Amino acid sequence: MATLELYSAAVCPFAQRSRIVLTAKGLAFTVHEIDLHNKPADFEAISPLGKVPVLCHGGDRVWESTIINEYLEDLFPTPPLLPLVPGQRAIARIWIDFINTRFVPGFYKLLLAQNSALQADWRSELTRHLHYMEHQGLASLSAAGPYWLGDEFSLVDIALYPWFERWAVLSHYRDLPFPADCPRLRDWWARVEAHPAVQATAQTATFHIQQYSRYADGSAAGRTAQEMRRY
Ligand SMILES: N[C@@H](CCC(=O)N[C@@H](CS)C(=O)NCC(=O)O)C(=O)O
Repeated sequence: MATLELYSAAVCPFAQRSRIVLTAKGLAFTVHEIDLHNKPADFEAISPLGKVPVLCHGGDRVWESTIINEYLEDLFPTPPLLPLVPGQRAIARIWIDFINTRFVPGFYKLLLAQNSALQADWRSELTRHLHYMEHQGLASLSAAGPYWLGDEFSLVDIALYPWFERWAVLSHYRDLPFPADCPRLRDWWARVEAHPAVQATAQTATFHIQQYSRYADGSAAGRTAQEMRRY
């Protein structure tokens, strides 16, 4: 079998998504750790957008974490991380899209905001997204099971979890403790955090707080920070 090589960074929540999938599927893979502050000279030849994660497998080179994760699901369908029924697969993808286009940008917007009025706006926007997930997601979808889609751990859990692991960053720098009125999300978080594939990739709150200091003080100059400022 062709080797699976993941260009990754320990700090990166998007790369963490793909490491969780590789681990959950029991796949052997090689990690190339990229220092995002000092990328190798040839990195753009591997990563067209200059970002991690990138997965190389045989003749395939795949980037964008949620695309990598579906590529892995297509190639290695066991254990499944998406439902088999098309309608349920569509629901999973709708949530992944919500996470990518609303929740994750909200997280960065709040962290990058440098004045208190903007921070207040993004704090309430992000809180609104949490309430939406609490009431439209967990309450209506997963009454039957511990994970987002019910009994089975899925790509939805994996797409969302890394920013919960980093919630301490928002509490520390932006005065946003996790809201007390989202008990289902809190329970979901505890269950996903305990999954062995998640445990295998987890970092401490102290690590994340230290790693995100440049986002919080406005000095982050990498591509992701620049793009999220414009988003
Ligand atoms: N949409 C991409 C985002 C990947 C991304 O933003 N990765 C960050 C690290 S967390 C990166 O490599 N940034 C490069 C930089 O900031 O220069 C994905 O889902 O894979």
